[in-house]
Amino acid sequence: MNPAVPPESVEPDLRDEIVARARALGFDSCKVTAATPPRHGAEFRMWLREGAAGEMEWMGRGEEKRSDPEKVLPGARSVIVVALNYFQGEPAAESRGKTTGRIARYAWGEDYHEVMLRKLEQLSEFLTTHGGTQKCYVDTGPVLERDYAAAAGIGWHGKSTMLIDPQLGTWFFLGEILTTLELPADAEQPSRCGICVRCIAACPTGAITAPHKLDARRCISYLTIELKGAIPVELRPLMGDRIYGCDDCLDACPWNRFASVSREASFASTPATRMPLRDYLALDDAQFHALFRRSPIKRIKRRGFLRNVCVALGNVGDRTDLPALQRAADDPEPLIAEHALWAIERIRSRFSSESHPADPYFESVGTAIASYRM
Ligand code: B12
Ligand code: SF4
Ligand code: SF4
Repeated sequence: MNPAVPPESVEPDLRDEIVARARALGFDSCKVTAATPPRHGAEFRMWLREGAAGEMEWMGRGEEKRSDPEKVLPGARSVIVVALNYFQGEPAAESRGKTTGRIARYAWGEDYHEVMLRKLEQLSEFLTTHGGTQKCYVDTGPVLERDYAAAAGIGWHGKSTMLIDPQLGTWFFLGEILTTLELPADAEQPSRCGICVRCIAACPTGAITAPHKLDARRCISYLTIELKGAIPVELRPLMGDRIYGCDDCLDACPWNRFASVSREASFASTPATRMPLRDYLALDDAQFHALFRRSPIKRIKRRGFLRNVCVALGNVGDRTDLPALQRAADDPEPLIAEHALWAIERIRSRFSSESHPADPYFESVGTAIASYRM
Protein backbone atom coordinates (compact mmCIF):
# COMPACT_ATOMS: atom_id res chain seq x y z
CA MET A 1 0.00 0.00 0.00
CA ASN A 2 1.20 3.46 -0.86
CA PRO A 3 1.81 5.15 2.52
CA ALA A 4 1.23 8.64 1.07
CA VAL A 5 -2.33 7.82 0.02
CA PRO A 6 -5.28 7.47 2.40
CA PRO A 7 -6.89 4.04 1.85
CA GLU A 8 -10.33 5.43 0.97
CA SER A 9 -9.01 7.47 -1.94
CA VAL A 10 -7.34 4.70 -3.91
CA GLU A 11 -9.04 3.07 -6.89
CA PRO A 12 -8.02 -0.62 -6.97
CA ASP A 13 -10.29 -1.55 -9.90
CA LEU A 14 -8.98 1.33 -11.94
CA ARG A 15 -5.43 0.16 -11.30
CA ASP A 16 -6.25 -3.32 -12.61
CA GLU A 17 -7.91 -1.80 -15.67
CA ILE A 18 -4.79 0.32 -16.34
CA VAL A 19 -2.54 -2.74 -16.12
CA ALA A 20 -4.82 -4.70 -18.48
CA ARG A 21 -4.85 -1.83 -20.99
CA ALA A 22 -1.06 -1.43 -20.75
CA ARG A 23 -0.62 -5.12 -21.55
CA ALA A 24 -3.09 -4.87 -24.45
CA LEU A 25 -0.99 -1.99 -25.81
CA GLY A 26 2.03 -4.33 -25.82
CA PHE A 27 3.86 -3.31 -22.63
CA ASP A 28 5.50 -6.23 -20.83
CA SER A 29 5.06 -4.82 -17.36
CA CYS A 30 3.04 -2.03 -15.75
CA LYS A 31 3.24 -1.09 -12.07
CA VAL A 32 2.44 1.85 -9.85
CA THR A 33 4.23 3.86 -7.19
CA ALA A 34 3.59 7.07 -5.27
CA ALA A 35 4.61 10.40 -6.82
CA THR A 36 6.97 11.21 -3.94
CA PRO A 37 10.57 12.47 -4.31
CA PRO A 38 12.89 9.76 -5.73
CA ARG A 39 14.78 7.64 -3.24
CA HIS A 40 18.21 8.32 -4.75
CA GLY A 41 17.82 12.05 -5.33
CA ALA A 42 20.83 12.74 -3.08
CA GLU A 43 23.01 10.28 -5.06
CA PHE A 44 21.85 11.90 -8.28
CA ARG A 45 22.84 15.38 -7.06
CA MET A 46 26.22 14.04 -5.91
CA TRP A 47 26.71 12.46 -9.35
CA LEU A 48 26.11 15.87 -10.94
CA ARG A 49 28.49 17.61 -8.51
CA GLU A 50 31.24 15.09 -9.28
CA GLY A 51 30.95 15.97 -12.97
CA ALA A 52 30.00 12.37 -13.85
CA ALA A 53 27.33 13.64 -16.27
CA GLY A 54 30.08 15.03 -18.51
CA GLU A 55 28.64 17.42 -21.09
CA MET A 56 25.01 16.35 -20.52
CA GLU A 57 24.24 19.75 -19.03
CA TRP A 58 20.52 19.07 -19.58
CA MET A 59 20.76 16.61 -16.68
CA GLY A 60 21.80 19.49 -14.40
CA ARG A 61 19.14 21.82 -15.78
CA GLY A 62 16.52 19.26 -14.75
CA GLU A 63 17.98 18.84 -11.24
CA GLU A 64 15.06 20.37 -9.32
CA LYS A 65 12.36 18.64 -11.31
CA ARG A 66 14.16 15.30 -11.19
CA SER A 67 14.19 15.63 -7.40
CA ASP A 68 10.46 16.33 -7.03
CA PRO A 69 7.57 15.13 -9.25
CA GLU A 70 5.36 17.93 -7.85
CA LYS A 71 7.54 20.34 -9.87
CA VAL A 72 6.89 18.31 -13.02
CA LEU A 73 3.14 17.90 -12.59
CA PRO A 74 1.54 19.95 -9.80
CA GLY A 75 -0.86 17.73 -7.87
CA ALA A 76 0.85 14.50 -9.07
CA ARG A 77 -0.17 11.57 -6.83
CA SER A 78 0.96 8.43 -8.66
CA VAL A 79 3.56 7.30 -11.17
CA ILE A 80 2.55 4.50 -13.53
CA VAL A 81 5.72 2.82 -14.80
CA VAL A 82 5.80 0.62 -17.89
CA ALA A 83 8.53 -1.63 -19.30
CA LEU A 84 8.85 -2.66 -22.93
CA ASN A 85 11.09 -5.55 -23.99
CA TYR A 86 13.34 -4.82 -26.99
CA PHE A 87 15.41 -8.03 -27.06
CA GLN A 88 15.84 -9.42 -30.59
CA GLY A 89 17.87 -12.53 -29.88
CA GLU A 90 21.48 -12.97 -30.93
CA PRO A 91 22.56 -11.39 -34.24
CA ALA A 92 22.77 -13.97 -37.06
CA ALA A 93 26.43 -14.88 -37.58
CA GLU A 94 26.26 -14.11 -41.32
CA SER A 95 24.85 -10.63 -40.66
CA ARG A 96 28.02 -9.48 -38.86
CA GLY A 97 31.04 -9.56 -41.08
CA LYS A 98 34.53 -8.65 -40.01
CA THR A 99 33.99 -5.10 -41.19
CA THR A 100 30.60 -4.51 -39.55
CA GLY A 101 30.54 -2.29 -36.46
CA ARG A 102 28.56 -2.94 -33.31
CA ILE A 103 25.38 -1.03 -32.55
CA ALA A 104 23.71 -1.41 -29.15
CA ARG A 105 20.64 -3.62 -29.32
CA TYR A 106 18.27 -0.86 -28.29
CA ALA A 107 19.02 0.97 -31.55
CA TRP A 108 18.62 -1.90 -34.03
CA GLY A 109 15.09 -0.91 -35.02
CA GLU A 110 12.72 2.04 -34.76
CA ASP A 111 13.15 4.87 -32.28
CA TYR A 112 11.67 3.65 -29.00
CA HIS A 113 10.77 7.14 -27.83
CA GLU A 114 8.18 7.44 -30.57
CA VAL A 115 6.93 3.84 -30.31
CA MET A 116 6.41 4.08 -26.53
CA LEU A 117 5.01 7.60 -26.36
CA ARG A 118 2.27 6.68 -28.86
CA LYS A 119 1.20 3.86 -26.55
CA LEU A 120 1.50 5.91 -23.35
CA GLU A 121 -0.64 8.71 -24.80
CA GLN A 122 -3.43 6.17 -25.39
CA LEU A 123 -3.22 5.02 -21.79
CA SER A 124 -3.21 8.63 -20.62
CA GLU A 125 -6.41 9.38 -22.59
CA PHE A 126 -8.12 6.59 -20.69
CA LEU A 127 -7.00 8.14 -17.36
CA THR A 128 -8.35 11.52 -18.44
CA THR A 129 -11.80 9.96 -18.72
CA HIS A 130 -11.41 9.11 -15.01
CA GLY A 131 -10.67 12.72 -14.10
CA GLY A 132 -6.86 12.52 -14.13
CA THR A 133 -4.35 14.99 -15.48
CA GLN A 134 -1.24 13.34 -16.84
CA LYS A 135 2.25 13.79 -18.24
CA CYS A 136 3.91 10.98 -20.20
CA TYR A 137 7.67 10.45 -20.38
CA VAL A 138 10.08 8.14 -22.12
CA ASP A 139 13.75 8.81 -21.39
CA THR A 140 13.89 12.52 -22.18
CA GLY A 141 11.70 13.90 -19.37
CA PRO A 142 12.93 15.30 -16.03
CA VAL A 143 12.26 12.03 -14.17
CA LEU A 144 14.74 9.62 -12.50
CA GLU A 145 13.09 6.73 -14.28
CA ARG A 146 14.97 3.88 -12.65
CA ASP A 147 14.11 5.10 -9.15
CA TYR A 148 10.37 5.08 -9.90
CA ALA A 149 10.64 1.76 -11.72
CA ALA A 150 12.41 0.21 -8.71
CA ALA A 151 9.92 1.71 -6.25
CA ALA A 152 7.04 0.35 -8.36
CA GLY A 153 8.60 -3.13 -8.34
CA ILE A 154 9.37 -3.37 -12.08
CA GLY A 155 12.82 -4.64 -11.10
CA TRP A 156 15.83 -3.85 -8.92
CA HIS A 157 18.83 -1.55 -9.29
CA GLY A 158 21.65 -3.68 -10.75
CA LYS A 159 25.26 -2.84 -9.90
CA SER A 160 25.68 -1.73 -13.53
CA THR A 161 22.99 0.90 -12.73
CA MET A 162 20.67 -0.99 -15.13
CA LEU A 163 17.26 -1.84 -13.76
CA ILE A 164 16.89 -5.63 -13.87
CA ASP A 165 13.60 -7.47 -14.32
CA PRO A 166 13.81 -11.16 -13.38
CA GLN A 167 12.03 -12.18 -16.63
CA LEU A 168 13.24 -9.55 -19.11
CA GLY A 169 16.78 -9.24 -17.75
CA THR A 170 18.26 -5.87 -18.76
CA TRP A 171 16.68 -5.59 -22.23
CA PHE A 172 13.77 -3.24 -21.70
CA PHE A 173 12.90 0.42 -21.94
CA LEU A 174 11.10 2.37 -19.26
CA GLY A 175 8.26 4.86 -19.61
CA GLU A 176 6.14 6.70 -17.05
CA ILE A 177 2.81 8.42 -16.68
CA LEU A 178 2.64 10.95 -13.88
CA THR A 179 -0.99 11.34 -12.88
CA THR A 180 -3.06 13.31 -10.38
CA LEU A 181 -5.08 10.15 -9.75
CA GLU A 182 -4.40 8.27 -6.52
CA LEU A 183 -3.73 4.62 -7.24
CA PRO A 184 -2.59 1.79 -4.95
CA ALA A 185 1.14 1.15 -5.11
CA ASP A 186 2.85 -2.12 -6.00
CA ALA A 187 5.49 -3.77 -3.82
CA GLU A 188 9.22 -3.35 -4.46
CA GLN A 189 11.44 -6.27 -5.49
CA PRO A 190 14.49 -7.33 -3.51
CA SER A 191 17.91 -6.96 -5.14
CA ARG A 192 19.04 -10.22 -6.70
CA CYS A 193 22.60 -9.21 -7.67
CA GLY A 194 24.10 -11.03 -4.69
CA ILE A 195 27.90 -11.20 -4.84
CA CYS A 196 27.98 -10.95 -8.65
CA VAL A 197 30.16 -8.19 -10.14
CA ARG A 198 30.25 -9.38 -13.76
CA CYS A 199 29.00 -6.10 -15.21
CA ILE A 200 31.73 -4.12 -13.45
CA ALA A 201 34.42 -6.50 -14.70
CA ALA A 202 33.01 -6.48 -18.25
CA CYS A 203 33.13 -2.72 -18.80
CA PRO A 204 35.90 -2.00 -21.34
CA THR A 205 36.59 1.51 -20.04
CA GLY A 206 36.14 1.10 -16.28
CA ALA A 207 33.12 3.42 -16.35
CA ILE A 208 31.34 1.59 -13.50
CA THR A 209 33.54 3.01 -10.78
CA ALA A 210 31.68 1.27 -7.91
CA PRO A 211 28.44 -0.70 -7.60
CA HIS A 212 25.53 1.57 -8.73
CA LYS A 213 27.94 4.32 -9.82
CA LEU A 214 28.65 5.15 -13.42
CA ASP A 215 31.00 7.84 -14.68
CA ALA A 216 29.35 8.78 -17.96
CA ARG A 217 32.53 10.49 -19.17
CA ARG A 218 34.14 7.06 -19.60
CA CYS A 219 31.05 5.20 -20.84
CA ILE A 220 31.08 4.23 -24.53
CA SER A 221 27.35 4.88 -24.70
CA TYR A 222 28.01 8.49 -23.69
CA LEU A 223 31.08 8.83 -25.92
CA THR A 224 29.27 7.57 -29.02
CA ILE A 225 25.85 9.17 -28.43
CA GLU A 226 25.91 12.12 -26.04
CA LEU A 227 29.36 13.63 -26.54
CA LYS A 228 29.18 16.20 -29.33
CA GLY A 229 32.87 16.93 -29.87
CA ALA A 230 36.07 14.92 -30.19
CA ILE A 231 36.31 11.59 -28.39
CA PRO A 232 39.24 11.67 -25.91
CA VAL A 233 42.18 10.05 -27.68
CA GLU A 234 43.06 7.79 -24.75
CA LEU A 235 39.57 6.24 -24.79
CA ARG A 236 39.35 5.63 -28.56
CA PRO A 237 41.30 2.34 -28.59
CA LEU A 238 39.01 0.98 -25.83
CA MET A 239 35.91 1.48 -27.95
CA GLY A 240 36.72 -1.40 -30.30
CA ASP A 241 34.12 -1.72 -33.06
CA ARG A 242 31.25 0.00 -31.17
CA ILE A 243 29.70 2.73 -33.27
CA TYR A 244 26.50 3.51 -31.37
CA GLY A 245 25.98 2.74 -27.69
CA CYS A 246 27.42 -0.19 -25.77
CA ASP A 247 25.92 -3.37 -24.33
CA ASP A 248 28.88 -4.98 -22.57
CA CYS A 249 27.63 -4.53 -18.99
CA LEU A 250 24.20 -5.74 -20.13
CA ASP A 251 25.51 -8.75 -22.05
CA ALA A 252 27.46 -9.78 -18.97
CA CYS A 253 24.39 -9.95 -16.72
CA PRO A 254 23.36 -13.53 -15.83
CA TRP A 255 19.72 -12.42 -15.49
CA ASN A 256 19.57 -12.15 -19.29
CA ARG A 257 19.47 -15.95 -19.58
CA PHE A 258 15.67 -15.76 -19.26
CA ALA A 259 15.25 -13.03 -21.88
CA SER A 260 12.83 -13.80 -24.71
CA VAL A 261 12.37 -12.04 -28.03
CA SER A 262 10.24 -8.87 -27.94
CA ARG A 263 6.69 -8.92 -29.31
CA GLU A 264 7.26 -5.38 -30.63
CA ALA A 265 7.87 -5.77 -34.37
CA SER A 266 9.22 -2.23 -34.82
CA PHE A 267 12.35 -3.08 -32.80
CA ALA A 268 13.54 -5.71 -35.32
CA SER A 269 16.94 -4.86 -36.76
CA THR A 270 17.07 -2.97 -40.06
CA PRO A 271 19.69 -3.48 -42.82
CA ALA A 272 20.90 0.09 -42.16
CA THR A 273 22.43 -1.13 -38.88
CA ARG A 274 24.37 -3.97 -40.55
CA MET A 275 26.31 -2.19 -43.27
CA PRO A 276 30.07 -2.60 -43.68
CA LEU A 277 31.73 0.16 -41.66
CA ARG A 278 33.49 1.81 -44.57
CA ASP A 279 30.22 2.15 -46.54
CA TYR A 280 28.88 4.50 -43.88
CA LEU A 281 31.73 6.89 -44.71
CA ALA A 282 30.26 7.39 -48.19
CA LEU A 283 26.97 8.78 -46.84
CA ASP A 284 26.21 12.44 -47.41
CA ASP A 285 23.82 14.33 -45.13
CA ALA A 286 20.69 13.53 -47.14
CA GLN A 287 21.59 9.83 -47.42
CA PHE A 288 22.32 9.63 -43.69
CA HIS A 289 18.95 11.13 -42.83
CA ALA A 290 17.11 8.88 -45.27
CA LEU A 291 18.86 5.78 -43.90
CA PHE A 292 18.22 6.52 -40.22
CA ARG A 293 14.95 8.45 -40.52
CA ARG A 294 13.13 6.17 -38.08
CA SER A 295 16.09 5.10 -36.00
CA PRO A 296 17.40 6.60 -32.72
CA ILE A 297 20.74 6.91 -34.55
CA LYS A 298 19.43 9.97 -36.42
CA ARG A 299 19.89 12.11 -33.32
CA ILE A 300 23.69 12.08 -33.43
CA LYS A 301 23.59 13.29 -37.03
CA ARG A 302 26.05 12.41 -39.75
CA ARG A 303 28.98 14.18 -38.04
CA GLY A 304 28.63 12.17 -34.80
CA PHE A 305 28.01 8.87 -36.54
CA LEU A 306 30.89 9.15 -39.00
CA ARG A 307 33.16 10.24 -36.13
CA ASN A 308 32.30 6.95 -34.38
CA VAL A 309 32.74 4.92 -37.57
CA CYS A 310 36.25 6.36 -38.03
CA VAL A 311 37.21 5.33 -34.48
CA ALA A 312 35.91 1.79 -35.04
CA LEU A 313 37.78 1.52 -38.34
CA GLY A 314 40.93 2.75 -36.61
CA ASN A 315 40.51 -0.10 -34.14
CA VAL A 316 39.40 -2.97 -36.37
CA GLY A 317 39.97 -1.84 -39.96
CA ASP A 318 42.77 -2.76 -42.34
CA ARG A 319 44.55 -1.42 -45.45
CA THR A 320 41.47 -1.89 -47.61
CA ASP A 321 39.67 0.73 -45.49
CA LEU A 322 42.28 3.40 -46.14
CA PRO A 323 40.84 4.90 -49.38
CA ALA A 324 37.46 5.48 -47.66
CA LEU A 325 39.20 6.96 -44.64
CA GLN A 326 41.33 9.19 -46.85
CA ARG A 327 38.18 10.63 -48.42
CA ALA A 328 36.76 11.14 -44.92
CA ALA A 329 39.97 12.95 -43.95
CA ASP A 330 39.03 15.58 -46.58
CA ASP A 331 35.50 15.94 -45.23
CA PRO A 332 34.49 19.60 -44.75
CA GLU A 333 33.35 18.66 -41.23
CA PRO A 334 36.54 18.99 -39.10
CA LEU A 335 35.32 16.48 -36.50
CA ILE A 336 35.09 13.72 -39.11
CA ALA A 337 38.38 14.71 -40.76
CA GLU A 338 40.30 14.61 -37.45
CA HIS A 339 38.92 11.18 -36.45
CA ALA A 340 39.61 9.82 -39.95
CA LEU A 341 43.23 10.90 -39.71
CA TRP A 342 43.51 9.28 -36.28
CA ALA A 343 42.13 6.06 -37.76
CA ILE A 344 44.52 6.15 -40.70
CA GLU A 345 47.46 6.61 -38.41
CA ARG A 346 46.29 3.77 -36.17
CA ILE A 347 45.82 1.33 -39.05
CA ARG A 348 49.12 2.44 -40.42
CA SER A 349 50.97 1.75 -37.18
CA ARG A 350 49.23 -1.61 -36.84
CA PHE A 351 50.10 -2.78 -40.32
CA SER A 352 53.28 -0.87 -41.08
CA SER A 353 55.52 -3.70 -39.96
CA GLU A 354 53.79 -6.04 -42.44
CA SER A 355 53.54 -3.62 -45.37
CA HIS A 356 56.04 -2.64 -47.99
CA PRO A 357 57.71 0.69 -47.17
CA ALA A 358 56.69 2.08 -50.56
CA ASP A 359 53.06 1.11 -50.12
CA PRO A 360 51.10 3.82 -52.00
CA TYR A 361 48.29 3.80 -49.42
CA PHE A 362 50.60 4.71 -46.60
CA GLU A 363 52.61 7.24 -48.59
CA SER A 364 49.54 9.28 -49.51
CA VAL A 365 48.11 8.94 -46.00
CA GLY A 366 51.37 10.16 -44.51
CA THR A 367 51.19 13.25 -46.71
CA ALA A 368 47.58 13.91 -45.70
CA ILE A 369 48.38 13.69 -42.00
CA ALA A 370 51.40 15.95 -42.37
CA SER A 371 49.37 18.62 -44.21
CA TYR A 372 46.48 18.43 -41.69
CA ARG A 373 48.83 19.08 -38.80
CA MET A 374 50.50 22.14 -40.35
C1 B12 B 1 21.68 10.03 -18.73
C2 B12 B 1 21.34 8.61 -19.18
C3 B12 B 1 22.37 7.82 -19.67
C4 B12 B 1 23.83 8.22 -19.53
C5 B12 B 1 24.26 7.99 -18.05
C6 B12 B 1 23.84 6.61 -17.53
C7 B12 B 1 23.75 6.49 -16.03
N1 B12 B 1 23.89 5.29 -15.53
O1 B12 B 1 23.52 7.49 -15.35
C8 B12 B 1 24.51 7.29 -20.58
C9 B12 B 1 24.59 8.04 -21.91
C10 B12 B 1 25.91 6.79 -20.20
C11 B12 B 1 23.48 6.18 -20.69
C12 B12 B 1 23.78 4.91 -21.13
C13 B12 B 1 22.84 3.90 -21.26
N2 B12 B 1 21.51 4.02 -21.17
CO1 B12 B 1 20.63 5.61 -20.47
N3 B12 B 1 19.65 7.01 -19.63
C14 B12 B 1 20.02 8.12 -19.11
C15 B12 B 1 18.82 8.85 -18.49
C16 B12 B 1 18.35 9.95 -19.44
C17 B12 B 1 19.09 9.45 -17.10
C18 B12 B 1 19.83 8.49 -16.13
C19 B12 B 1 20.15 9.18 -14.83
O2 B12 B 1 19.29 9.76 -14.21
N4 B12 B 1 21.42 9.13 -14.41
C20 B12 B 1 21.82 9.71 -13.16
C21 B12 B 1 22.37 8.61 -12.28
C22 B12 B 1 22.71 9.09 -10.87
O3 B12 B 1 21.34 7.68 -12.16
P1 B12 B 1 21.53 6.13 -12.49
O4 B12 B 1 22.89 5.84 -12.90
O5 B12 B 1 20.40 5.73 -13.37
O6 B12 B 1 21.37 5.55 -11.04
C23 B12 B 1 20.13 5.22 -10.50
C24 B12 B 1 20.29 3.98 -9.62
O7 B12 B 1 21.52 3.34 -9.84
C25 B12 B 1 20.06 4.52 -8.25
N5 B12 B 1 21.20 4.58 -7.38
C26 B12 B 1 22.09 5.57 -7.26
N6 B12 B 1 22.93 5.27 -6.27
C27 B12 B 1 22.54 4.10 -5.74
C28 B12 B 1 23.05 3.35 -4.69
C29 B12 B 1 22.41 2.14 -4.34
C30 B12 B 1 22.98 1.34 -3.21
C31 B12 B 1 21.28 1.69 -5.06
C32 B12 B 1 20.57 0.42 -4.71
C33 B12 B 1 20.78 2.46 -6.12
C34 B12 B 1 21.42 3.64 -6.43
O8 B12 B 1 19.54 5.83 -8.34
C35 B12 B 1 19.73 6.38 -9.60
C36 B12 B 1 18.45 7.07 -10.01
O9 B12 B 1 17.40 6.13 -10.22
C37 B12 B 1 17.78 7.66 -18.37
C38 B12 B 1 16.32 8.06 -18.57
C39 B12 B 1 15.78 8.81 -17.37
N7 B12 B 1 15.10 9.90 -17.63
O10 B12 B 1 15.97 8.38 -16.24
C40 B12 B 1 18.25 6.69 -19.49
C41 B12 B 1 18.15 5.19 -19.22
C42 B12 B 1 18.67 4.96 -17.83
N8 B12 B 1 19.08 4.61 -20.18
C43 B12 B 1 18.71 3.47 -20.65
C44 B12 B 1 19.51 2.65 -21.51
C45 B12 B 1 18.79 1.52 -22.24
C46 B12 B 1 20.89 2.90 -21.65
C47 B12 B 1 21.93 1.98 -22.30
C48 B12 B 1 21.69 0.51 -22.08
C49 B12 B 1 22.01 2.30 -23.82
C50 B12 B 1 23.13 1.57 -24.54
N9 B12 B 1 23.01 0.27 -24.79
O11 B12 B 1 24.09 2.18 -24.93
C51 B12 B 1 23.22 2.48 -21.60
C52 B12 B 1 23.49 1.72 -20.29
C53 B12 B 1 24.66 2.21 -19.51
C54 B12 B 1 24.46 1.97 -18.01
N10 B12 B 1 25.13 0.99 -17.45
O12 B12 B 1 23.68 2.71 -17.40
C55 B12 B 1 17.37 3.03 -20.08
C56 B12 B 1 17.61 1.96 -19.01
C57 B12 B 1 16.52 0.93 -18.86
C58 B12 B 1 16.87 -0.04 -17.76
N11 B12 B 1 16.42 -1.26 -17.89
O13 B12 B 1 17.55 0.30 -16.77
C59 B12 B 1 16.80 4.41 -19.53
C60 B12 B 1 15.92 4.29 -18.30
C61 B12 B 1 16.02 5.05 -20.70
C62 B12 B 1 14.64 4.41 -20.91
N12 B12 B 1 13.57 5.20 -20.80
O14 B12 B 1 14.50 3.23 -21.14
N13 B12 B 1 22.25 6.60 -20.29
S1 SF4 C 1 27.59 0.68 -21.47
FE1 SF4 C 1 29.64 -0.16 -21.95
S2 SF4 C 1 31.10 1.47 -21.44
FE2 SF4 C 1 29.11 2.02 -20.49
S3 SF4 C 1 29.22 1.22 -18.40
FE3 SF4 C 1 28.28 -0.41 -19.65
S4 SF4 C 1 30.02 -1.68 -20.36
FE4 SF4 C 1 30.87 0.24 -19.59
S1 SF4 D 1 25.94 -8.50 -13.88
FE1 SF4 D 1 25.64 -9.24 -11.77
S2 SF4 D 1 26.04 -7.44 -10.47
FE2 SF4 D 1 25.73 -6.69 -12.56
S3 SF4 D 1 23.58 -6.15 -12.64
FE3 SF4 D 1 23.72 -8.29 -13.40
S4 SF4 D 1 23.43 -9.57 -11.55
FE4 SF4 D 1 23.83 -7.49 -10.84
